[in-house]
Amino acid sequence: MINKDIAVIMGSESDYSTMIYAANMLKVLEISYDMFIISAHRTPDRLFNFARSAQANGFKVVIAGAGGAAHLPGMVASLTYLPVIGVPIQSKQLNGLDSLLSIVQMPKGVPVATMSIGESGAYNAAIAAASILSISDNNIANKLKRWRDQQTIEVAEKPA
Ligand code: RP5
Repeated sequence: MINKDIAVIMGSESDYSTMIYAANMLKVLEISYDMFIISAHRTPDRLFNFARSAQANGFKVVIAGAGGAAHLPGMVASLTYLPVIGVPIQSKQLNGLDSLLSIVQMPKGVPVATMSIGESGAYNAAIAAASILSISDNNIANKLKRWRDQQTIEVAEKPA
């Protein structure tokens, strides 16, 4: 198996349309990733197997998207020492506030780095993961710097 740097996981197939923003950003930054559907409540054994072996399988960061009573990121964080970045999915019922509060309000001792709700959060999760990898990977650090510099250049001084 070829090791991938990032695991992008989600609680349901229905989260894919959000989490694809993380995957696309990782592609832009040329960072390897794999994607899995892992539900904390529907596939708990899959969650344990994934989280307990994630580091041994070569992953360096986990990006975890979940909605509603979004316990996936926190449960994964409890089972691995890898950094876990949580993405609150924009739920239909409460517009993602439920997801955000579920993910961000981790009690002390087991952190989840929590992004904003929805596609911005997924997009930023990939950038945050790149920042973490940049600490020990000059190649990724250079790509991230180039991308950030380009983003800055593209901001017009005046509205068109
Ligand atoms: C969570 O429940 C998932 O992360 C998803 O956001 C939400 C709804 O899941 P589905 O009912 O659409 O499968 O576990």
